[in-house]
Amino acid sequence: MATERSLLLFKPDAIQRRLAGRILTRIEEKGYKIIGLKMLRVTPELARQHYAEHVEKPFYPNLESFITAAPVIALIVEGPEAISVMRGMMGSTNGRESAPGTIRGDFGSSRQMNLIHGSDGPEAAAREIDIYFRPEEICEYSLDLAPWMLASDE
Ligand code: D4T
Repeated sequence: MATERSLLLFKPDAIQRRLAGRILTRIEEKGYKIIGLKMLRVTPELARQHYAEHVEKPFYPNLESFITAAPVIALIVEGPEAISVMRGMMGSTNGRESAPGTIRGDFGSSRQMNLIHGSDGPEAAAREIDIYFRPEEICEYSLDLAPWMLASDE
């Protein structure tokens, strides 16, 4: 079992709908550790960097307009298999198809305005953490409850 870091964004719709606290609560209640957190406005340049794989796709101009339209909150979450666990908690891309119990399934019905981004693999996580955070903005600490969250042989 690997301890991983994932880069999450609470997208502009989550901020405008004032859902950031509820989404953050889910992550904390699951037992994952926040080791970086900031609010920022994504610029068009940053959007192109983040969504490099989508820049040429027909939906990209609308995606850029959306992601730059209001502030986002960027977080680094650390914990056991954090990348796949966060993706599971987020649900599938389209809120209309996301399972109940997931963030997108419970709070949204849009494919574009899907509230949250999470890294989709270790390489993406490393790249995205580097895009949004300087090393000195990452806070490393241990959680005193950690021995009660995971068995030592897991
Ligand atoms: P992100 O990257 O934001 O966590 O979302 P996903 O990993 O779940 O989905 P994705 O990379 O396929 O898409 C990135 C982003 O683009 C929006 N989108 C996607 C859109 O507006 N129209 C589309 O047709 C698609 C496929 C939604 C998420």
